[in-house]
Amino acid sequence: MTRILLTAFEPYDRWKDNSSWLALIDFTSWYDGSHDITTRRYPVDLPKLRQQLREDLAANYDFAIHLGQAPGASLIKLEAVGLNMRTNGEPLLVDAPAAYRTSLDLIACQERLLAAGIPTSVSHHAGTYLCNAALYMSLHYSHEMGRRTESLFVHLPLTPAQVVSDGSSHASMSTPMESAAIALIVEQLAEAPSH
Ligand code: PCA
Repeated sequence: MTRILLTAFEPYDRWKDNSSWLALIDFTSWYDGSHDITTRRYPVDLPKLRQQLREDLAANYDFAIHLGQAPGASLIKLEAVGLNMRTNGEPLLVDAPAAYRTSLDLIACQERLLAAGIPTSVSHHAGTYLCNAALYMSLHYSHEMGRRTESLFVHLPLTPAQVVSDGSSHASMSTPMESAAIALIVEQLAEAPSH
C-alpha cells in the first residue's frame, strides 16, 4: 500500500481561510482510495514548520504532497524547484545545497489534470515564502535522513469566496476542483512505475 503524507497550510496574513486547507478537508470528506494517507495542517512559521517536517518525514512515506495557496495564481502550479532562500535573501538552512529539484514526473501529473479539465502548469519558482521553504526542507530532510520519500509541492489558487471577501480581482478555482486535483495527483503518483 502506498503511504502518503498530505499537508496543507493554516490561514496566514490577511487570509481568514487557506484554500489549501479547504481543499484538503474537502478531499478527505469523499476520497475513498486504497492508499494510506496521513494529513497535517502546517503552521506558517518557519521554525515550527521545520520541526514538524522533520518529525513527519521520519515516518518514511512513499510520497509527501504539500499544498499551499498562491494568491493571484490562475491555475494549479506543480512546483519543480525548492530554493534555499528566504524572502530576505538569507538561506533557509546554512551549509545546505542552493536548491533541490523534485524527482517526480510533473509533466505526467500535469497531463492527468489537464485531461480532467483542470487548469495546471509546471512552475519553476515557488516564491521565497513558506511554501518554497516547505518544498526545500521536505526534499532536504528526506535526503538527509535517508528516507525514500519523494516530495511534491502544489500551489492552489484562491477560492471564489476568498476573492469575494478580499474585494480583489484575483483568479480563483473552486474547492471541489482543487480537491479533485489532489485525488488525481495521488492516483498518478501511486501508479508511477517506480512504486
Ligand atoms: N501560501 C504561502 C505560505 C502558506 C501558503 O499557503 C506561500 O505561498 O508561501
